[in-house]
Amino acid sequence: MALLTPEDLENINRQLQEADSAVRRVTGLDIKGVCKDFYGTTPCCEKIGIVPVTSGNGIIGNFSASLHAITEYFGFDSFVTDMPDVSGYYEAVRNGAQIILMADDNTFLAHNLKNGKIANNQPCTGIIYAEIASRHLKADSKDVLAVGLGKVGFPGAAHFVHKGFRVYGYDADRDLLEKSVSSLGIIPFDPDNPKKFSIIFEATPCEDTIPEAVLSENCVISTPGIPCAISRELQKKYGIELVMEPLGIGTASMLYSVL
Ligand code: NAI
Ligand code: PYL
Ligand code: MG
Repeated sequence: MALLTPEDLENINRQLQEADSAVRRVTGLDIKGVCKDFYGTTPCCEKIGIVPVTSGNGIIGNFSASLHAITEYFGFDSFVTDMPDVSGYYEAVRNGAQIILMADDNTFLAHNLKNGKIANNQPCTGIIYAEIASRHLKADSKDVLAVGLGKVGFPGAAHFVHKGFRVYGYDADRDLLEKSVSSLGIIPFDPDNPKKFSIIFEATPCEDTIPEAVLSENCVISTPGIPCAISRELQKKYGIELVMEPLGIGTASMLYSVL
């Protein structure tokens, strides 16, 4: 998994506010509103315990603090445990956490101890970014371009398919692209024969993954992928509405899915 850096998470509150404004412009609802509407759940005083995890590459500076800020931003009562790992888990449960948030290098999970529901960040992130893009109020067709069909991108592309969109998919890994084409029925996108889209979903760990030829004026690019898929210059030139944020939207999706 491509790991976040402390720099990605700087000014997380400002990043969340800007993402919320973008989601509102695209969908008419804020992030909370989309999650509530999509999952059909509402928070009810759940207390969240955030457990730092030292295994693998270890603690990411700002990670637990960002989860604390994100959960509070969305109106949850949360705390970060003093101890990491198993001791931290024990501390979280003993201090009344109903939902546990914790991540190692491969898995970031939310586990609701009261109802047993568990969520994984990668599908939850892909699905909510796809859901946001699918609600683009000014979309001019049901065509979507999905770039990057990995652990975040595949569930996102599948979500568009389930919602009845015509999905053009692309991944640099040919085997993965073929697997997505056969299992989801998406149309393989040929970069040498591009067309324009008003909805673009991107989930790769690379920059400049979206060719200029696919951009239409005021299109939406909904992208959890870090770094950003599109240059500032192209964003400005095409008046692109960019939905992009490093941790909070995906975390909100996980939390609403386990309520
Ligand atoms: P992954 O490695 O499973 O999938 C990435 C896919 O992108 C691969 O299939 C790869 O072949 C493809 N790819 C790479 N370069 C490409 C290019 N130039 N054109 C087309 N496809 C290309 O990774 P995963 O877990 O799906 O994560 C994707 C990105 O999303 C990462 O940057 C990760 O850090 C980020 N992420 C962001 C979250 C958020 O909340 N904003 C949450 C989870 C992940
Ligand atoms: C959840 C993010 C989104 C993108 N990449 C994922 C990532 O960086 N995962 C690793 C998270 C490790 C957290 C570390 C800590 O500080 O507790 N174990
Ligand atoms: Mg996110």
